[in-house]
Amino acid sequence: MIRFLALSLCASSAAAESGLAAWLRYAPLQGGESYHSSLPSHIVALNTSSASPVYVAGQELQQGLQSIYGKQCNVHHSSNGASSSIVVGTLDEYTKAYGSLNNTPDLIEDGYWLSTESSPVQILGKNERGAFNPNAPVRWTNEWDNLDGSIERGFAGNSNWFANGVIVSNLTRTAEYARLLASIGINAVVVNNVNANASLLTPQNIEGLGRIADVMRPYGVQVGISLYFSSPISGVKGQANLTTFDPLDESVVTWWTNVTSQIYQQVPDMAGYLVKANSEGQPGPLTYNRTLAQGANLFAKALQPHGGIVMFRAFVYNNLNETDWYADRANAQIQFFKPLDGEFDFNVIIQIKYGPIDFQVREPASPLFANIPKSNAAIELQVTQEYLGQQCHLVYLAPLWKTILDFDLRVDNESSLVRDVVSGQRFNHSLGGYAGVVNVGTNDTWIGSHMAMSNLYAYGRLAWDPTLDSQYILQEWIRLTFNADQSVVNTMTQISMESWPAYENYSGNLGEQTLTDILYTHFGPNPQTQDNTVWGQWTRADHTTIGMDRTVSNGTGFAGNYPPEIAAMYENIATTPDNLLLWFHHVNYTHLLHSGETVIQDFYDQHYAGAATAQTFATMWESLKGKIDDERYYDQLFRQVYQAGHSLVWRDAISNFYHNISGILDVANRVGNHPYRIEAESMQLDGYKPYTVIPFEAASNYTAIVTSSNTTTGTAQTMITCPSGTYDIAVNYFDQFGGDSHFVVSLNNVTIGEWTANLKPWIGSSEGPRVLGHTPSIYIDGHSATRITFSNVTVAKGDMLKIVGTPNGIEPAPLDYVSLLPLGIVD
Ligand code: GCW
Repeated sequence: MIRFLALSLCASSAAAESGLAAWLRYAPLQGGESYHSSLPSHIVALNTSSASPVYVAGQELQQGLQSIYGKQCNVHHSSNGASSSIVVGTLDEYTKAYGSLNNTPDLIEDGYWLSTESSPVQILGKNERGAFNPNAPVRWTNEWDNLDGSIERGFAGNSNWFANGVIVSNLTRTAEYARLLASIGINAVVVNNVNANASLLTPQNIEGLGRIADVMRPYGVQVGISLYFSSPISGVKGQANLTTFDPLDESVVTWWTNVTSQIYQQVPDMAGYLVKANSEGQPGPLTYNRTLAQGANLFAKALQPHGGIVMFRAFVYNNLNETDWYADRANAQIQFFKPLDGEFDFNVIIQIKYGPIDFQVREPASPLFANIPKSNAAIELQVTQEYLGQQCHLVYLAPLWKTILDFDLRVDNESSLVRDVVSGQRFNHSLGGYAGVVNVGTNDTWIGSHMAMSNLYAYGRLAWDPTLDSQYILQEWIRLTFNADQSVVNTMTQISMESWPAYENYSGNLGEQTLTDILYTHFGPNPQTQDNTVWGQWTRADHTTIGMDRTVSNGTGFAGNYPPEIAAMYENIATTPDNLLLWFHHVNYTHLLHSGETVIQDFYDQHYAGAATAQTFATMWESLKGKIDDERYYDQLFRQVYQAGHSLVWRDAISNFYHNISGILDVANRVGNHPYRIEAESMQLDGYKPYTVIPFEAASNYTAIVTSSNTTTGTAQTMITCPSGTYDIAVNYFDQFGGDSHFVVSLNNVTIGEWTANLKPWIGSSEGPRVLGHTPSIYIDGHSATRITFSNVTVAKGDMLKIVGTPNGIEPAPLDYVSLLPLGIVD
């Protein structure tokens, strides 16, 4: 019901904003008084108690009308006979108070009815959480919060609900989060990491879960938890300790039955359990030669008396041997789960990541959606941008998600959209839905940047109605979160809608996955980490060829996991779309795409195009000065400038890597050819020495410079040989975690700029917002590589350009190159 208000407001700009209110700002509408006479004067909230979502909806209506329109309304809790009212309540309560309605809407669980034409205005729910009928019953977030307060793949500070192994006493932010989630139709939050910890189940923590549930309940948002499969042998304080966690062992069944009852005593409406078993080191039933279904059903049975459900993750795979041409991690889910279809209890939902690997910048839809028709299914989306720039690159994700949700798997040659599979509609299940990995932290922006919140908003909206258009959702969010000024809406729309294609273009196109460092931070470029590992995210790139052969005829057979029509499309190189070519086929770098370009040239072209687009985001953002509040304007500008610089790091790293391995020249002669750059190692060095960067492609000319020691200053200088004129001077340097080096750039000893390399990450702090939240790197590499630009500098031929670097901590003031860019040129 909070959605109703959210949608009815259009904000004005001006006031400074931290981001905490997200899209529920209820910003005053200019001329709001002129609407007073047409607005209701009373609010009737037909709640059963003050902990009821209906009560909260009444309060929100009051607050919203006051804040947006300046109209003060009283809230009554029974029919007061006044005609000028808004009534909010369940359909049942409404009927009791006002008599039955003529055209009673046919509402399903969580559905609502909104009539502004009636008097009184009606907002009526099937249950106390109601809003228009949702597409799927399960609309959860997953939060990867650890009990120590850290958050796995969280980029916005520490946990709002855990610290030092226990649940914190102040749950104010938890309530605020529930309010946001309620407004976009989310109905449960799994509060702890899927890489779970048995000590969540101590009596003290179970009591804490009760407190979390209490603060979220008034918003209609339930609590769920992730379980550690071997908890019965983990010595959980306050629980019996067993010698086995075999899911078929009676003592284990009893153990989980008891723990589940204890939890329901504290959280009578607990949503259910989320389980990651036999995956990435997590224990599971396979230890005892039991199936994953037997493991899932252990929890399902414990939950059945209480009405809870088990979200059982399909993200299960083993380490693989890359020398085996036929090995393929993408096949794992099918191998594990397809044979078990029909063996899961009715209250188990198989939670399937959108693609067969792991939240990459582009993947085909997981074929598992087509292969377990007898099981309930949910799609797992990642709101936190683990592989997509970690909230330091703007990437609006709804268009990516839509490629999957709208994909037609053609099961039995009939329409089988992924969204219809997970809603339960396609295979006639009453359970199914959505899990979104969000990872909000203590930062005021919730997930690490203001603009990234469009992804949380879009996640909720799509889980409610996956047929909505990405741009439509985005613009709704912009108007609520910023304002309705047409130029604000247009500019933010353009940046956001171009952001995923741009990111894909500079981080790994043609279905090559995000070519990040999969062994370390998952942030910056490092393509070679994909191969020569047991993790199976292989690209199989060598000197002449690239791509995973996933065909049935000659490869891993993965394409054959799809129903025939789709399998045939992907099996055949001629019918595989270019954007998934290297996902399905192993080809020569000179293979011609449908576009007519060679694979390698397309790689170069798209990486250049993507980075070029990212440059425009910062410029476009600058046009918003004065049109939105300064606080958010400057914070996002800082991020767009960072993204512009880091997109060049990506572009160069990927282009250099494939140029190096293939030996094939860029026909446009850009790769490895940088006429505006002065390599730091070619400058005159004093107290600085050359440093060979690993991976090589993360530095221009493979080389950076570092100070001779970590306590002595270094100087790099060179005489300018380019024509006199006005230039933008860009300096590429490395900002490692563990030190804040200082740099001064001067021309003829006149300082043109200085800065400290302290784009600090969030490690255990809640520092101010102008901080990059990505996982930090202690190395000189593609994660720490960054750029600063000084614009419009007057330079004369013969000037002495000097950079003085002062190291700090482990950081030896590392420098890569300086670009002297004639205005309008970026390199
Ligand atoms: O993508 C990987 C992440 C892990 C995560 C795992 C999963 C919670 O890198 O951090 O673990 O997926 O989804 O289980």
